[in-house]
Amino acid sequence: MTAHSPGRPEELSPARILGRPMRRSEDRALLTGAARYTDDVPCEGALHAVFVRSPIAHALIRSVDAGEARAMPGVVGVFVAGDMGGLRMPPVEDSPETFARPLLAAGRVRFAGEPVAVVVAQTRAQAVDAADAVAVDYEPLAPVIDPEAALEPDAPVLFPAHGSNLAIRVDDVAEDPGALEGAEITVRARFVNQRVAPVPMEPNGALAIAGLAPGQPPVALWASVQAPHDTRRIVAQVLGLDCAQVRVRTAAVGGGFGGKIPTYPEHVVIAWLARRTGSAVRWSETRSENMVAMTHGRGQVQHVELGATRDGRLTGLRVLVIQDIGAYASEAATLPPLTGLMASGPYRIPRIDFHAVSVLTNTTPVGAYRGAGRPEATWLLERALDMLAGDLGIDPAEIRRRNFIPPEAFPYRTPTGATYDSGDLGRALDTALRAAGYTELRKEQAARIDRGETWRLGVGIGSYIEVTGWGSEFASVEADEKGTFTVLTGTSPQGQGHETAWAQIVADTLGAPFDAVAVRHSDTALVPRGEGTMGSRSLQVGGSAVLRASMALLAKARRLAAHLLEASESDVRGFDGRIGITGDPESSLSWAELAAAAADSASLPPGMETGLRAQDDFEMEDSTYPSGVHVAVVEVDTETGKVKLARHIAVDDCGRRVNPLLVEGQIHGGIAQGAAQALYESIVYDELGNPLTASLASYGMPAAPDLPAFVTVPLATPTDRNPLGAKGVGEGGTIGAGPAVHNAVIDALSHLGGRHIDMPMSPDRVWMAIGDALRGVPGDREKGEAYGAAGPEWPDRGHRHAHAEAAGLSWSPALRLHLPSKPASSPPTPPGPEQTPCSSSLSPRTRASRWIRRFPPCITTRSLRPRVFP
Ligand code: MCN
Repeated sequence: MTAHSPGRPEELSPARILGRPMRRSEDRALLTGAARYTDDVPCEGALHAVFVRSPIAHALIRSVDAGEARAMPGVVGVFVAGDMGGLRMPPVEDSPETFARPLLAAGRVRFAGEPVAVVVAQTRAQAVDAADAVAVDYEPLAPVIDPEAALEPDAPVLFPAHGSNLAIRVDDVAEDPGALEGAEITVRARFVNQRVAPVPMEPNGALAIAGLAPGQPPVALWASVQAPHDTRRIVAQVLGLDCAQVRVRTAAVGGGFGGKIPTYPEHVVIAWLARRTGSAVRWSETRSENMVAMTHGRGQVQHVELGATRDGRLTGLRVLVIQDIGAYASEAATLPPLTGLMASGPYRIPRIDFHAVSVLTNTTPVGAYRGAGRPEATWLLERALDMLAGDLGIDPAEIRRRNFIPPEAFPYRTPTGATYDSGDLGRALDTALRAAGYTELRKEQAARIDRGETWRLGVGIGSYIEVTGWGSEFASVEADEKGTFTVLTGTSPQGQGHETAWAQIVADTLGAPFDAVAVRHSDTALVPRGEGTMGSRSLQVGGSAVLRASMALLAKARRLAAHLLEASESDVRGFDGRIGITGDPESSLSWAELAAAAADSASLPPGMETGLRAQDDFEMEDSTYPSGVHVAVVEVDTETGKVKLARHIAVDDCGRRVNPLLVEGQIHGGIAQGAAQALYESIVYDELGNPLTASLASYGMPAAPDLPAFVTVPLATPTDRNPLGAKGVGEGGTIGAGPAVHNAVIDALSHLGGRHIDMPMSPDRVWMAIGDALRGVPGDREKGEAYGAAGPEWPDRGHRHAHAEAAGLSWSPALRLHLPSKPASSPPTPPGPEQTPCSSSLSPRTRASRWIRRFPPCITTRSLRPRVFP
């Protein structure tokens, strides 16, 4: 993929390295195969662990027979939950204690892929063979896979002690029962933001080394994670150790995309095994395991109502999100609040009513995936806005322009509690439309329709504002006698290029050569604290800490130089890589000379500590809000439903760009992931909870030839929320791209009457939608269900609102909430002229009894495994 950057608005001084498109210093090792991933970390004599995973989604574990496995060659042990004394993972923030996940399934399995036992052997092959010989007797239970069905009163319950599958409710983001009052037109829709898998190039893995010698920590763990200090905390807590007794490191991490934020039970099990066996133990996930064991992303059903005046000004928004969190409350607990926070998007929406419920299902736990809650917010708004534009006959670009928060209104407080720092969406839109050639595209679109061409053109716009940066981050910078600099950072990259960017910050601040700066990270024994890399936070929080530590180091160097040169500190400056009297090279010292002097306490001014080192903890007082506009151009073959993403233009505002090359790389990767969700990717289960997409042969991940070259155009509005003036960029590409591509496909079919197609917009779905449209099948426009809304992975679903109504979440006539223990305070709104009441035709289901009859009373893994993990 190639990026073309038509404009470069940022002024670059030739002397400055900050802001330059420096090539990534990380890449040589990565591209030549020299980089070492977790599985490459040498450790002679390490044992190999392989997990025995449940092949069924919901069952009681009657017994585990490991006799045969234990007797097999090379097997050191087979362990089940009981051997671990009931150890459990700490419950994720905001989730009830009841849901705390056992390290290995205890008594009950709740998703296909859940680890039930672990085998340790001398070689991996021996462990794989022995794992196959472990016979687990399951008593199958009825599973529930669909989050709306899980809310039905008679749905199978995953945690009987809790009593229902409703795990977490979010009612406090923005509560305004009258949000739609005064709307002259209301668009109503139900969107499915489907489950997707993060699919990092390197799957999960760990290597634990028991510290047997004096002075070693009891556990040293290598793990492929995004937040090693958090992993240290959790491993220590579960194993009853002090944090200081656990060292966590990462090798090169081959991508994470949110899926490596959690510390998994498997990580803790490997650490436990190392202590139990007194040996090093290694674990490496296969791709099929990764597809069922690593958290999935998204998984929201969104019920949306958007109110407006007849001239297209937004008046109110009401949203209910049903978040599928899978079998255990994982990071998904944080997703709906983020969707709620960003529900206003880049628009002035005076009134917002947002509610969410997080629901347990017998599926892989859901967690953060690139954007984590924010793409979901953008998607629902951008789809509803296009529907509104279609209903009102207003151009999609124009309706956005009418509703954008104007630049002079920043800082802007949304009804959902966010305070946006800055942005210029109108400029971003104009820039994107110009780069796309919007007027020409519309002409070409009309001409193709006139000529009756089968390949129709679609143009989609995705405007977004998102939230990045939170918490605090540690950094230190030290100069040594060789004239080189070592940076320690609490961020923990998985491919983002921090070593390059952090070196640029240090080199720029200290006037040092870029190559003289080494950046070290992701080792809890080396770096005292760190919150890791996620949420596009690293540059603005970690990079700011590096900047401030560098500035503190420069101040120390100036003071020391002034002392050694017997000069006034105010006359001493950094220049040409030296510190001294400006313009007098004779009266200056190199960094190496200063570091040598700093090692000797006799050379120091009073009160100065030895060593030429400084550190900082930078804390964000408020987040930053990157924004942008993407324009996607697609071609849709009306005869086959095939969609080609022909062009994609991205205008992303991430404030000041420290390294434009890194930024473009992030945007490219982000666009690919957003487009992939719109067009190709979906995790699919059958009704019994068997994962049908557990390999890359069945999961529709696109490759480079499926995507066009991307056009990226920089735009920057300032932020004063960190000293770099930077906002995050790691997720913006995904957030802008997905809805733009989605809107483009539906735009291509709108002249046929197409109104909405749920994702992924695979050829069969698009083809069915075209067929419905051409046959004039009437769709229910009010529910957004016209043409293709029912997807192949949800066969025979019936009317969706009924599920929620059965659980006490009522939608009729408008999206009104009657949550069980918190009745809505406002009286029901009578249907307006533009509103049609939802019918609820579905009677409560009796799936549970139907499904359970399909099982023999007792089955073993041996009979089922080939079906689940081919
Ligand atoms: N950058 C910059 N100027 C800015 C903003 C960022 O030069 N104004 C640079 C930074 O120096 C950094 C990169 O862009 O090198 C991304 O910075 P930032 O936006 O701070 O994001 P993080 O480093 O915190 O990365 C997290 C983000 C997330 S949340 C996901 S998911 C994601 C992503 O990064 N996962 C990735 N990008 C990924 N890239 C790779 N290769 N692999 C993943 O797993």
